[in-house]
Amino acid sequence: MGKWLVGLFGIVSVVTQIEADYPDTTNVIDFHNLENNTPENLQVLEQSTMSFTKEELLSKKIYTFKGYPGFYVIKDLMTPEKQIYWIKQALETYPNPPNITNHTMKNGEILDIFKRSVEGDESAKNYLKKLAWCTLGYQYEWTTRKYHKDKFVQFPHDIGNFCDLIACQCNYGPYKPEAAIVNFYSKDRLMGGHVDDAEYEMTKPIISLSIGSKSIFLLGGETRDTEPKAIFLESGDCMIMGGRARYCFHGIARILKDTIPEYLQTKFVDPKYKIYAEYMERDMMRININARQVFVDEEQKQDFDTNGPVTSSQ
Ligand SMILES: *[C@@H]1O[C@H](CO)[C@@H](O)[C@H](O)[C@H]1NC(C)=O
Ligand SMILES: *[C@@H]1O[C@H](CO)[C@@H](O)[C@H](O)[C@H]1NC(C)=O
Ligand SMILES: O=C(O)CCC(=O)C(=O)O
Repeated sequence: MGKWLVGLFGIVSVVTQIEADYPDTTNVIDFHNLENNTPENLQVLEQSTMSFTKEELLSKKIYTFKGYPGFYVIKDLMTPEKQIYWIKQALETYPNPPNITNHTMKNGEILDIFKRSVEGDESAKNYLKKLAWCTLGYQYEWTTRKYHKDKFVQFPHDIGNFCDLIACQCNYGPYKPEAAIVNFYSKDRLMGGHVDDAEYEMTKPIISLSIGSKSIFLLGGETRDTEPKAIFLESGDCMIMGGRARYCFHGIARILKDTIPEYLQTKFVDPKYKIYAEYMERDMMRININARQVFVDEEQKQDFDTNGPVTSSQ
């Protein structure tokens, strides 16, 4: 129980194809259904006393985990409309050049993978099936685990504003998201344990949005020796990985079957969104958008833009 997934630690990509590795869900922390938790997990999970004032966050329940200060999950933060909006962006806009996807290195720039796939283009269909990630803002290079100097693309305002709002409400503001990774998970495309440490600014959290299938997220410690905690993340949830948790190993161990919410299913969505629902359902998809602030301040950012990767942070 709770063992780390094997494979992939940042060699080509941290997204890999592995079998579901978390068959027994008895010990998974479930903040959506408190009655499903073991007594031990209920000891760990507490509702945060943090007060959210902005209207959108007012009624949301925020959870925090003993032993992981700075780590929060906000249940059902995104409305169904927002989730559909971001699925649409993640499929139609974000993977377009100059943004980099997992296909770029091998196959060059590919335009409109989703649109052409829906139109029936076989090669686009194949690329869509294997679309595993794309990067936004400062483009992260998985091979060197560094950010590119010359490949900056303006960070999307929609994600930027949303994340800044969340960060400010968690006392992490002001927050300037400068890079994001969009991950496309499927039943057999998960993510092994890793630490995100390519950012110069490590005191600001990673803000991560979950859309689609329910998943099992593993949160470990600062070394691989710590037994990770398993947590369900569902569609609409937001995870804020700050404080000590910013330095902790984490990964996605499993995507659960038949867990796409009704409002994202082909049977129930507005017909104009059916193409997105079909994509999500076909492979039990889960889309994750996770944003980071890369630089400590404007001066460091400008230095990076001029001279490239800074060797020692600060
Ligand atoms: C990403 O794209 C590459 C190149 O097209 C492909 O070989 C690979 O299977 C895709 N998926 C992952 C998880 O890297
Ligand atoms: C690429 O990513 C940026 C964010 O880096 C986003 O604003 C933009 O819509 C994406 N697509 C294109 C074609 O630039
Ligand atoms: O999919 C998730 O919720 C986590 C993503 C993640 O760990 C990452 O991209 O660093």
